[in-house]
Amino acid sequence: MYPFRQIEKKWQKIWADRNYKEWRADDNGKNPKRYVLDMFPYPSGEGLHVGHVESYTASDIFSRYCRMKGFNVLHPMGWDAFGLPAENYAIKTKIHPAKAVFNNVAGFKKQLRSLGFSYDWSREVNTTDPEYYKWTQWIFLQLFKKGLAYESEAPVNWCLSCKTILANEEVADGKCDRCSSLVEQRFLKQWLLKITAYADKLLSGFDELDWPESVKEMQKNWIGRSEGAIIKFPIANVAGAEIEVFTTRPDTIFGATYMVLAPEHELVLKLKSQIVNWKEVKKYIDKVKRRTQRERLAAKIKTGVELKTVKAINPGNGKEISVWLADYVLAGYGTGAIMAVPAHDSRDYEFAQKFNLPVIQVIQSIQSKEVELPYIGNGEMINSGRFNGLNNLEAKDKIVKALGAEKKIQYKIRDWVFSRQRYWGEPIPIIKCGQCGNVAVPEKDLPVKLPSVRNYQPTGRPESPLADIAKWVKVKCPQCGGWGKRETNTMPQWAGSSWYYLAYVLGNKNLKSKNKNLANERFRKLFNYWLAPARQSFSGGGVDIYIGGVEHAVLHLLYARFWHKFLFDLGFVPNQEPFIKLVNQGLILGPDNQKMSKSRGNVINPDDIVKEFGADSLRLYEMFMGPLEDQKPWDAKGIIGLFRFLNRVYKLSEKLKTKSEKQLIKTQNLEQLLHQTIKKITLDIESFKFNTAISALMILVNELEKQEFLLPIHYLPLAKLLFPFAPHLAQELWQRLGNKTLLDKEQWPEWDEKLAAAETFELVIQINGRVKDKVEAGVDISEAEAKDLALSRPKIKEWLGGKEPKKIIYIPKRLVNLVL
Ligand code: ANZ
Ligand code: ZN
Repeated sequence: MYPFRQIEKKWQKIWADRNYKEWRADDNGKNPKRYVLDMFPYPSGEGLHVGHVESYTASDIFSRYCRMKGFNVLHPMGWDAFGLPAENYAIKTKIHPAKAVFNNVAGFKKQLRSLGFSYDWSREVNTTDPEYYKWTQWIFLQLFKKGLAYESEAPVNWCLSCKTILANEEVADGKCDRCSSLVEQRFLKQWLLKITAYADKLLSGFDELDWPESVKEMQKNWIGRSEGAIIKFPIANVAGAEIEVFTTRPDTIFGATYMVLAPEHELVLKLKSQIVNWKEVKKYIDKVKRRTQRERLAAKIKTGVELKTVKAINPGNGKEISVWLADYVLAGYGTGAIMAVPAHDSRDYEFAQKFNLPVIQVIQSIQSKEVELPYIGNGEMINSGRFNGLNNLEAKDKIVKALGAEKKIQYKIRDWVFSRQRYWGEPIPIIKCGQCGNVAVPEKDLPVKLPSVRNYQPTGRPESPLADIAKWVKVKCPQCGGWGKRETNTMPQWAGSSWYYLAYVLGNKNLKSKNKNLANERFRKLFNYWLAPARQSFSGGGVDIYIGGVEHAVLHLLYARFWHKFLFDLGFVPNQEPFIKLVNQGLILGPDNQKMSKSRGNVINPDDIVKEFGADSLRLYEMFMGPLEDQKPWDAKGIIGLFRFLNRVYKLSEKLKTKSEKQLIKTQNLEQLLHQTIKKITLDIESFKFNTAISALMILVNELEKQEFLLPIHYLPLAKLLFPFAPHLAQELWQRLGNKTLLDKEQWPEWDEKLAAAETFELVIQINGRVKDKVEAGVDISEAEAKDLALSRPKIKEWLGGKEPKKIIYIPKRLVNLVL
């Protein structure tokens, strides 16, 4: 067993003693840069899990490699410490969130260091630090000044357990993303950020992003852009009353055989006197209220009720059609009402089947006249009066025009609900004045510090505990000087992470400076440098590589893009997108192939593995498990395998001898393999294929082990190639080879294209015409080299027993025959 404990401790101490200088990104802007970013963790009490280790190892490999390639690497780390997870943890443990965060950060930091990650600790940020959230508040104020942060009363998600509003992005299947409790719809006044104003910009930016398609797709669906029209249907028996619908298919209007309103639609109450079955209708409305949006959307069985005696007139053909309430139509989308076309929409079709409503086909497929309904495709218009015979796509515009309807682009995304009724967040820097309304806290007064309090439990009212601190709440209005009140809601946990990658670029000295504005020369220079495109294939610039979990697809990653685009529009940042390349690491499952969870008891604690096998083994193992993006189960045998491998690497140093140049000839194959390995590992690291890079290392080590002795020229590159993956051991071997330098400052080995590309063949070695040995040789091996190679083989030496062959026959690319 190699002394990994001693080795790892030794190098971690040396790195720390040098104050991590070797990883410090420098702001001089002379060298080409690479910005390699991890999603910063929320420092939970549970500490680091193997998933963190997975993505952080990947980014560490890449960072170390880039430094050796001569890049100026920015590889920072920090703490996303505000918000519900931290606060819920504090409430559970009865430790004040500030204290809990402090403790947990210390624990996390220790763990990260024990894994040998090469962060530039001088740029460490913590979102709960007033010097940090001063800027979060500052960005909020810019949004406020541009009318993109506003207060409004609207239906919101209220988590019954967290006792706070949640953003739509934080609700999954009608449940709170954080605590899994039920979420209720409530009508409350709150702050919103107008992300909808950026819907088109958020959609158009995708083209230049090197992101997983699935994440782009998720964001696109979340933004949900639809092109359609608003069409008005008059109500037959009520003069002036009409139902407006949003439809993406005006071409199907002749097939609209009934209409549906969302049960919450305001028309319902207005039509009350017309509705003969009001009692039944009311009952249905009450029933629907108890279901969440998601439940309604997911419901397999369609429910509904007819508004009896209310009739609408189809403006396409003048026919009277019935009007229904059904919960498959949502109040919050479009106009909250639809024209139902059962022949061409599957939800309408199902509903029509259930309630026996007429189905009229108005489009037929060009290929075959007989199609099963509902028919979703395009084709030729039928049963549509003067539009018959047209292609339905052409008919769309013609029908919109003929009806005098209005074209409309509709988005699914809603404005970002931005206030939380909780203690542990950035105070929203607004003062409420009876005279002036909502007034921005003057920038010179930032940060609005979160007061330290003993009682941070949620109030249960739609107000944060800050509302109970009278002294803090009461404040002079900066505009009129009268008494006003501070806004007591706090920001959501996503605020601090929406710009943290910019904070790293500025660095702590700049963040803490008196500066209260992002627009200044020094900041601009830093942004221009660190966000510039580093590779030719990237056009826009930004963080070069961002690694993290896919769970952030529509939360953090969407919010950060929104803020970045906003800051770009104000001229603070030079580029339009924050993260150019995104890599999602795959989930690591428990040994039982199930998601790791405490209740299943299948959680692997990285600390235990480090203790037993060392950090290098853990790093190597997690990278060797499979492709980075894949989901893969933990395998206890696997970690042992990698541990053994590192032991073998360590043992190789015993074979090291200083030999003369002459003997190089005999290791021709090794030369080739070495160069092929350098090439393979380099290209693999560039494309984030760490598992195959490690395989290549293993092949090289296998070959080195077969050698009787090793030359430094073989062993030195091995140390360098191993370094990004297993930095402690590699650095140790490097030192034992007589080097005093840190590998971080060394150059990544180059390969000789000729050697690397050289194909090999199997050289057969015969004695007196009988095959005695075989060995891989390069196709361009010379006759002399081939003969020397044959003679140097241990087996052959044994056969020869010291005798000189009389004759040596060489057949190129085939064999060497030694005639005795
Ligand atoms: C008539 C029609 C005919 C429709 C047809 C579709 C197919 P996307 O693409 O998602 O935007 N719709 C409109 N508002 C709705 C609401 N509040 N709740 C539920 N459904 C609603 O979908 C737009 C289509 O979804 C609209 O076009 C409307 O149905 C329905 F063959 O109108 B369509
Ligand atoms: Zn005022």
